[in-house]
Amino acid sequence: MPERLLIVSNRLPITVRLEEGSVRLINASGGVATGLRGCHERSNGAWLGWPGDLSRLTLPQRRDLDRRFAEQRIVPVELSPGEVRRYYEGFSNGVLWPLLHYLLDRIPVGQSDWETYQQVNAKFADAIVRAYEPGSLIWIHDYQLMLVPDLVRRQLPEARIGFFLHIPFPSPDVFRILPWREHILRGMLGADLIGFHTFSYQRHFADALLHLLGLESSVDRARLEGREVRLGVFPMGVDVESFERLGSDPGVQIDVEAIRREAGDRKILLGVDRLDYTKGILRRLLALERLLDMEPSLRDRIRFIQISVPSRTKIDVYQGFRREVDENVGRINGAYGTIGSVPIHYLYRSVSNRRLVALYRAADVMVVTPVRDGMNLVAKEFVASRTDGDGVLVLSELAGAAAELGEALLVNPYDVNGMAEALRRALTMEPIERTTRMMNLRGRVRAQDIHRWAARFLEVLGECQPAVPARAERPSPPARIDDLADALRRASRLVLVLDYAGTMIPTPSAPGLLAPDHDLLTLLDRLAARPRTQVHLVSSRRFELLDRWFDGLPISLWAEHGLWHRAAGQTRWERTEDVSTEWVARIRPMLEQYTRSTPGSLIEERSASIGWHHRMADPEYGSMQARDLRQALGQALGNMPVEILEDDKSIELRPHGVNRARVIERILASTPKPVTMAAFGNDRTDEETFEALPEKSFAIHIGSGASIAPYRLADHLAARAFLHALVEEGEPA
Ligand code: ADQ
Repeated sequence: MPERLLIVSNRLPITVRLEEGSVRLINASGGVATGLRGCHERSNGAWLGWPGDLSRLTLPQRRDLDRRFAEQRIVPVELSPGEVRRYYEGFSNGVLWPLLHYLLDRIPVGQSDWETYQQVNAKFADAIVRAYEPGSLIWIHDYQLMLVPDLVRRQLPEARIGFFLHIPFPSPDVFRILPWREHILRGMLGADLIGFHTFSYQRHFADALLHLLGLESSVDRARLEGREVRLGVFPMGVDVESFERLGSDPGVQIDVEAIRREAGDRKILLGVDRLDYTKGILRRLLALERLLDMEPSLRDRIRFIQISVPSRTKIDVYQGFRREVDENVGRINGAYGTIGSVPIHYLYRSVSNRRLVALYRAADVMVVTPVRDGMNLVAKEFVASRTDGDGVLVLSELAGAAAELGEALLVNPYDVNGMAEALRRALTMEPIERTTRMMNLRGRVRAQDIHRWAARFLEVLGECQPAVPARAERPSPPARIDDLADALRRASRLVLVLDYAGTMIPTPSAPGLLAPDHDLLTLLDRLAARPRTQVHLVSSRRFELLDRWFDGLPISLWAEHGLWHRAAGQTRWERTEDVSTEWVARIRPMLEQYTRSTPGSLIEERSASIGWHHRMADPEYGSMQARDLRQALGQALGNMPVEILEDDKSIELRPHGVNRARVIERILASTPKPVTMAAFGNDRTDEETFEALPEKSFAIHIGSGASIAPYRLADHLAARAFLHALVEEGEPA
């Protein structure tokens, strides 16, 4: 691993303990911690994260800890108790966690810790920027830090940043509920590579980009502001070797036998989870109850061991959930227990890795039934531990792991009867079927272990090009824009040709929705008052609209791509071409039909042209309908004198002979020479303008799309700022 790697996770992979007055660092044993520890040790980088509460440490203890952190290249990001409460418990675990797991009714009403989430994400980003050296790879983990990629990108434009989401990315219909959805998406898009456990999460994310940001992406990459963001599926695995080693360890074997002896001739079913409402523990218990109810022969013949690690115990929802689990365990044991035994052995605690593997080995059936789970490593740990090739895995189809572990008995965790039936099947499965299934499962789990997961993510991240926008899509550098400003200032006669929508104002959601604001009217007025300067505003809108909007301004107006013209200082509009409009009536019914079948789309009719817009329609359906319509129009128009103009949100039909090149010809014909022309535009029809400009003119493209213009400004605000400067700085001395 050549690169220096900065790993960033909410929690550090260690726990700080005080024992007899001295500080101890204990390695955490969770999946991410084990998986990345090797990368961290080999890479000479740093691991950044929250170290937990350090407020009890004395000054000497703190110094000792800092020294050890430095030795292990750990960078603590310290959080105040209020930050932990609002960023971690409040927003991350109170809002994002249930939302991304589709459990909307677990989100507290009216509470929002969004501000603190932003602040703490900024704190992490600043710590990364301080630890960064050119060439470092940055790998940010999980839903607590979704804004960090973009916050780092702003400070380190050329850094290579990876982000991995450990939990599901839900369907955009669910994700859209979040009031800060755009911020979160943009936060993640700061990365060069965004990784998910499954293809379905990746697809949901790409759908969210389209539906919530209007950003189109191909299967595995999105483009924005000239950057490319790769999306990828990296199913996380477990440390197979260590589970296999423990699985075959003679000491562990002694524990296994003890657990079995204790169960007598009962079959053992096992559940192991953090005590979290996503893990499906309640319905799992109900399925067991249903099984005991429908199969009296199984009563006192099975033992269900459920180990639940205390988790997020300060959050109300988790406290309530714990009570519910306790009550159900009590109720079922009360109903089906005997003097000598109860069906559910419930332990509310964490167990050591050795003990965990002993349980995995002792189990006849492993029951993993989350109602949603990003991946679920318990299922894979169970399989990795079973070097004996036996044991049945019952697995929820809503866990990411189900995408890989098809030989498990897959269940719908909401279907209690179905789960009871699957448990019965697992308990009575023939040995040959059990071992065949387990053999295949083992092959899969071994092929995708945790080290390979980390290595693959880093390999793809390493291949990402440093995030420099492609040349053609980058705004012109300041020096070139300064040259342009100089040239325009020196012009003895300057003609400015300004497109309206998308160039002087943002692109409106439907044509004609955005009237000019005060700043724009003032700007145009001042430009027109500039000595030896003409201002032409060109639009595809109807002249009546332009007339109302720009009433009294001494600028020249061109409506409907130049079919109508009002000269500066005049009030009368003139039609510049004599074109036929007879075809419009023939085409209109077809557009009306598509409008009826495409909610949100609309027809814009002008004096000699007609257009169909779908910016407000569902983006996918709108594009699909537009493709169909485009084809149908091609056939219907035959050889009529009509041109079809298409952009990503509209189809416009325009009579031959009307176009923006003609506007330039007309302006030139009526302007004494020499003249310097500068045209500003953002879309395909503006390319007609650019192509028609005489030599020594200037074409300025607004935005990031393709264009022949040699100059670029980022958006309408940059265009206005440029023109404001032109008025303010006047002419060169
Ligand atoms: P978690 O929700 O924590 O992780 P999971 O993947 O099952 O869920 O990992 C839990 C870990 O805790 C396992 O390594 C397991 O051995 C351990 N564990 C569980 N119960 C235990 C107990 N009683 N005692 C000791 N250890 C116990 C999140 C996502 C998952 C995703 C992982 C990794 O929610 O979907 O798989 O991150 O990306």
